[in-house]
Amino acid sequence: MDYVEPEEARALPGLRLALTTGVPGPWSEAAKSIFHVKKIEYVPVRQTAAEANEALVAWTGHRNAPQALYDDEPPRIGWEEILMLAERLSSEPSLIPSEPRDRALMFGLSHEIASEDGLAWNRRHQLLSPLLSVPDAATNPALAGSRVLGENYGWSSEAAARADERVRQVLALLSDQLAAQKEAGRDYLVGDSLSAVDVYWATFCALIRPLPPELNPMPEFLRAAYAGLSQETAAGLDEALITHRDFIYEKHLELPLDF
Ligand SMILES: N[C@@H](CCC(=O)N[C@@H](CS)C(=O)NCC(=O)O)C(=O)O
Repeated sequence: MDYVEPEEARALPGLRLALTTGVPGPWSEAAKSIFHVKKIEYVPVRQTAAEANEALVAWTGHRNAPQALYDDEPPRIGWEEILMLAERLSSEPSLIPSEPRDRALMFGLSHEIASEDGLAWNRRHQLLSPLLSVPDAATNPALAGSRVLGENYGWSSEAAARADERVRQVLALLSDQLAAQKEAGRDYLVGDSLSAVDVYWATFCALIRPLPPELNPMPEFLRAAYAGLSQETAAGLDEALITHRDFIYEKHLELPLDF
């Protein structure tokens, strides 16, 4: 991926997407995938995880990723704001079911995957735990980046203590939903066709079972961390969810990953 620096990107018209570089950040991978499915072109803009990203902040007021910047409109930084922008820019294919109950279910399940206190939020707590639990966590210079993430995303030993249960709850919810859909002869998590929740599941599944190295050339230490589930969660993981991830990537998304 050829990233443009924020200083240069801010002068450009159209859609620019600030993305975490060098790692498959699930929120960034999801945003890229939503625009890919709709064949909407964008300029990828560099964001570096856990750093100050001063030029980006000077431009948009936000430090993290993803961020969608369209012409002179306000920055869109939440997954649902980014999805709504994508729907406006191209309604084909729509990733939001038209039937109201399916639509509510799609947004609710996506929230459980991608929003605050959802699956990925709690997996991030778990990834940070071994780093932020060491005795000199508050002062060790090698942990500066982990402290930035911990402070930005609400890590605490209390939050970390309940993270595994939340991870299992959301995985069970998705597993039940997929099984009910299969029972009804349907191939997607909601309704009869691809919706945004399939894209969020496929991309956020990186924090449960990352795609193999040939499809996902991420640093090995990070792959091990992303894949490091508790024994209880690993034992209960529904393999049908992984098969669904593979189906969505093969049929609808871009491989290998490029970050
Ligand atoms: N508000 C975002 C979530 C963004 C988010 O959590 N970004 C993280 C992904 S780990 C990030 O940028 N981390 C690196 C950093 O904070 O520098 C959304 O709803 O899409």
